[in-house]
Amino acid sequence: MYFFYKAPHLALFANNKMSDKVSISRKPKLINLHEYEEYLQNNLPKPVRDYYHSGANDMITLRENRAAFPRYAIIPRILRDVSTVNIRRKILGNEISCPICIAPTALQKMAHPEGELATARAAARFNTVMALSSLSTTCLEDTINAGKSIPAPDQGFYWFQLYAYKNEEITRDLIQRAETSGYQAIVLTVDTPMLGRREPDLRNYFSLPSHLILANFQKYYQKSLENKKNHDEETVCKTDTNTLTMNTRPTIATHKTTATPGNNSAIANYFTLLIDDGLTWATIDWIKRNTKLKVILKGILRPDDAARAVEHAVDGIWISNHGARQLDTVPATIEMLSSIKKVVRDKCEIYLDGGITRGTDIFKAIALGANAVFLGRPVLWGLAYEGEEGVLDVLNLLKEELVLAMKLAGCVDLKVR
Ligand code: LAC
Repeated sequence: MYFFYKAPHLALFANNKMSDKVSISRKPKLINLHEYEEYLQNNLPKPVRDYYHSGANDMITLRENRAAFPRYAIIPRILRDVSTVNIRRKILGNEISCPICIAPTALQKMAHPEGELATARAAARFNTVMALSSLSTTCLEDTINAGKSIPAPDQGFYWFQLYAYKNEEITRDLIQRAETSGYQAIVLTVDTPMLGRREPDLRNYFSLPSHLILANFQKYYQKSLENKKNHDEETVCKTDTNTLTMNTRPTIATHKTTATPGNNSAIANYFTLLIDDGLTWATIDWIKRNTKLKVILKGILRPDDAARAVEHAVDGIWISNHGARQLDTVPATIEMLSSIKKVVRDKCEIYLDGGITRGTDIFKAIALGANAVFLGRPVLWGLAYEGEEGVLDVLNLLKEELVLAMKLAGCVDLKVR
């Protein structure tokens, strides 16, 4: 029997005695990640799909992130008894089902009404790490609680991606809340002193849809509403905290009134106004002093920066070019992995994101020295397709592809020999 599983009247029906005779219908699983991507491209509103898809400028690095993987060939070994393969991994001391984790992506409720809640539950069911964006549309407390509500033995591990704000109190507050609510690591993004130039967002006057908020800043949003009673819109939107939510009427007003050619993305304006462009290595020491959590630097592309990060005793180096959304024409992440691994060796863990669409891509990243890979856009594709189930399907699909790649390559575990 085929029915839409979210229809409330049928949920009642599913609870009665006939429930074991009816199967809850699901959308068909798609064959590969390209099909999930295509679904998002065909089904979300243009400003949303453009925001998720865009890379910076001419999107050279966006294409390169993907194009670089096939340039590495796998040379298989034969006759290796691949009847059992082991893909479990320990990441920051926690065992996960395989080295496929969830990267932070902002504004997930634009892809699906359950947004980050769905992703957090899928992370637990897949037994992996989810890194939550500072710019989430669900607050960090609700997100981790959703993940923790999934019964054992499923278990997710949650990291918090941090943007450092010009206003240090906001940064400190985010770190504190992440710590109190059970996150295990702070992932500091270090490649975004300003937002990269994403031309489709500029064309679309991209701003957060008005029914959504940047949920981690709700308290500031409320404050802004109180202030709004006493000020006209323009005054309100000029204060720091009031612009923390991109969707408040005042912010949209600012966005429109300040729009000039090349300055008409609300999120780009948000970064210019609020995010600290003065970070240095001293910031890393400051963060380490201000948290008991593990600290990971996301956005490293150079071996010398990786060496410096090791000197500052970080727990993880995340090789990333921010999904090719920041500085165009930087190299594909996979191209930098070997040289970074050479300097880091086993002094801390190494993660990589960018351009992964196949199990063979993951196999190559692990072979070249990554402890795990993180998926950004593919998670959004799954989320757009079918919420929590869609995210889980995307993760499982890549896991199956990884196992297949290993077996065909004559490889039974993920140890680099
Ligand atoms: C982006 C930021 C918000 O890439 O991470 O859009």
